[in-house]
Amino acid sequence: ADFSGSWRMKSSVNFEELLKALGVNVFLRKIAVTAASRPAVEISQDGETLSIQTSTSVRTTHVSFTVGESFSETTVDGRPCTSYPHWETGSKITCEQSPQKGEGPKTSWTRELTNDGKLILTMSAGDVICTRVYERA
Ligand code: RET
Ligand code: NA
Repeated sequence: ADFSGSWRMKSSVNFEELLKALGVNVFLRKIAVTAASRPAVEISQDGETLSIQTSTSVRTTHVSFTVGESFSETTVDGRPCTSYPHWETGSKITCEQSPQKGEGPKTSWTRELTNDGKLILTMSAGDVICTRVYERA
């Protein structure tokens, strides 16, 4: 699978509920939800190595990792974690996160390329799953 490209978000379900499950207060949640409604996602992929930049007006993250190798990133609410990405299928990466300090609900994300060329991002915290669908820009 090749995730490379510029992606535009088409739908998002449960993003605010995800932040709530992570303990983000209502004031910051509202700011985050507004900003996260128009993300710009740029992915470049070289074999098993992906570089993903997610930009919003208030927060931009950049991660670079090789599938099968652990790396450091932050959870969606900004806490440092160690992540382990692996192929769930030939077109789906699942990434388990462990906090570098402190406690919190179990977090993970998945990124899947569908047959019709969409990118599906899920982010989980405990029982809450946020699903965001992207199309190429
Ligand atoms: C935090 C809490 C502190 C205040 C703000 C936040 C903003 C987070 C944002 C996240 C966007 C995520 C995206 C993910 C993938 O699609 C860290 C929750 C303002 C804007 C776009
Ligand atoms: Na997004």
